[in-house]
Amino acid sequence: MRTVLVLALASAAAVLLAVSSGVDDSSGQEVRATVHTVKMKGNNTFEPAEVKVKVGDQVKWVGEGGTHTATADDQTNLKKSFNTGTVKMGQEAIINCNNAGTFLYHCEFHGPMKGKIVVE
Ligand SMILES: [Cu+2]
Repeated sequence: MRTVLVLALASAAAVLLAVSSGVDDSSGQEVRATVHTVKMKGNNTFEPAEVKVKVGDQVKWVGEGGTHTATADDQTNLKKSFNTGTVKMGQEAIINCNNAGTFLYHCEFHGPMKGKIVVE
């Protein structure tokens, strides 16, 4: 059974809305977020290590081997931080990219395991 963890950069309510029913823009049309998948590999790498997304898109980490986290380097900034917690093989974690910027992240278990999200 797959476990999906849903996390938010800013608002938990916004994430749940986005995941379950899309996001309504001001015109009332439903806008689907583009989901960018990053694999968490058994060799302790994120693949791809860098993703470029647009505001409103989502990044989904998929555990393909080992046990990892995707933890923002800037976790002291509550507005921007994210942390998937532990993602094991077969599990997934999703965040909403609500803020533009460059977000460096790492795995809490493997120091050299680093990634980057550029939100435009
Ligand atoms: Cu790791």
